[in-house]
Amino acid sequence: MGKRVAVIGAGPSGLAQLRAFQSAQQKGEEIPEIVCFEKQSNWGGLWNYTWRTGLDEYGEPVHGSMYRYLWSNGPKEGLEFADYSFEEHFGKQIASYPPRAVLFDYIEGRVLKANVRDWIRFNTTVRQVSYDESSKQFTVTVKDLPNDNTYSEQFDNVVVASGHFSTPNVPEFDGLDKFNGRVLHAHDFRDAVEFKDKNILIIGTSYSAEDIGSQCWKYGCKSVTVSHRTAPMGYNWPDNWQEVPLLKSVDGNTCTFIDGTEKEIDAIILCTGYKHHFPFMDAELNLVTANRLASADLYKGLVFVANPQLFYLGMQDQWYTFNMFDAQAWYARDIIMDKISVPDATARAADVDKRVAEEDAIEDDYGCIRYQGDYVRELIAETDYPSFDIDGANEAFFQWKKHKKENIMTFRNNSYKSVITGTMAPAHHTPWKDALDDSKESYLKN
Ligand code: FAD
Ligand code: NA7
Repeated sequence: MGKRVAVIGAGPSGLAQLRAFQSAQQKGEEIPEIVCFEKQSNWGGLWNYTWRTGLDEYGEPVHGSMYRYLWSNGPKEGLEFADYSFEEHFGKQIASYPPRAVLFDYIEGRVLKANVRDWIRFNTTVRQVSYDESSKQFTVTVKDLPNDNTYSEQFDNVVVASGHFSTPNVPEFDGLDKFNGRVLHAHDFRDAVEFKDKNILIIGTSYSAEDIGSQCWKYGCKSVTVSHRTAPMGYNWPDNWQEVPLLKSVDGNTCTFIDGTEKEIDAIILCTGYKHHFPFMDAELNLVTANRLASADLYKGLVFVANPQLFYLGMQDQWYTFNMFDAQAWYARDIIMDKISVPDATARAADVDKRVAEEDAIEDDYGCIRYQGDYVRELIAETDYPSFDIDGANEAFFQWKKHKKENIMTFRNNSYKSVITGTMAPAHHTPWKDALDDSKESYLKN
């Protein structure tokens, strides 16, 4: 068909895009030439664990934000690929909250089967993307890092799949420069064992705060203090866990909160979220959005309103993950292959406004889950991505939320039913709090 498509990033979103095109090719359709640029030496995105923090071996910012001992923070039944079940990959049903290495293996299994590794240029970072109105082509400038070689190529479409949980949002607090201990952002957290016997202070109340605090508790920290800006998480925490108002100032090891209370702290972990950051995009192509369900400036949540040859995948705040990236990737593929048409700029902008208003009207987390489930349903209805039971996946998320409320330190011991194969997950052989070995071999033992 003569078109060339650049995919930026080979994490779950970028790999979904490769699999989407490969599945069309498998059905005998003529597909464009796909070139995926990945700055790391392997695929998997955040799931490709690295011990590194700061800069990598080439002086590039380290992408990884994942840590050792990370287990899925939601049930795998909510993210299962509709075209590649856990049972197909592992040859059996597995428990519901797999550790990082198990999910990496699953992600990799589908793309190994699809045989798309050759489409990816590894160790190649995208430096600039610009668009020429007269030729209607993008120029993508990249650096082949090991060979220190910068070059440019032309593309008809660009799919940005570079993730948005890698560039930390780092607030300042009075006196941090006088703190007598380690201050780090969640992006640089790697091993909870470092904080054994320590009194840690966590700022923030979302996933990173909850999970990094729980990790440190599991691996033997002395106490966890969580400081909130808006509201405490309010779970039934263990005895050595305390929720306090926002940090006001720091002096030596003494942390003072806005209600005037004080606490002696050994380490501060800023779990204050991430920024959507695309330093390689020209200004008129750059997505500027908050971390929310209805992303700004994306028609159908994936087509850049100001330039419909440009797509951004996975830019939403996420309840649904892998299967939502798939839904988006199949949709982007069908636009690129002229099977789905895109309306004019006014209609594209109106679509975004409608999504934002609908999200703003949601009352609680259950509503957010339904909203994102409906979004996935809307996209897959228009492509040949295998249909699956969204209501059933929503139900797994609802149960998950209830299990967290019942006991935040045992919710990962529960099991749910696959909406792809209909099989119930087995109970894991060891309760999460006692399972200190997070290796794939250990997890798959039962
Ligand atoms: P990423 O996984 O971030 O992949 C983006 C890829 O783009 C990377 O490989 C990166 O190297 C590459 N890239 C970036 N910039 C460039 C460039 N300039 N040039 C070339 N390549 C580039 N989701 C779940 O479903 N379950 C979980 O339990 C879960 N836990 C999480 C825990 C943490 C700590 C974090 C941060 C996220 C977690 N997530 C979880 C959400 C996560 O966002 C998704 O699972 C998924 O990794 C998103 O995939 P992605 O491909 O959009 O982005
Ligand atoms: P999130 O979900 O974006 O949450 C960020 C948290 O940080 C949230 O509780 C914010 O509080 C808090 N925050 C942000 N800025 C500040 C300041 N200045 N002061 C105090 N608190 C602040 O990020 P996470 O890292 O938890 O999760 C990201 C992904 O990683 C997620 O998808 C998981 O899968 C893993 P607020 O409630 O806005 O007051």
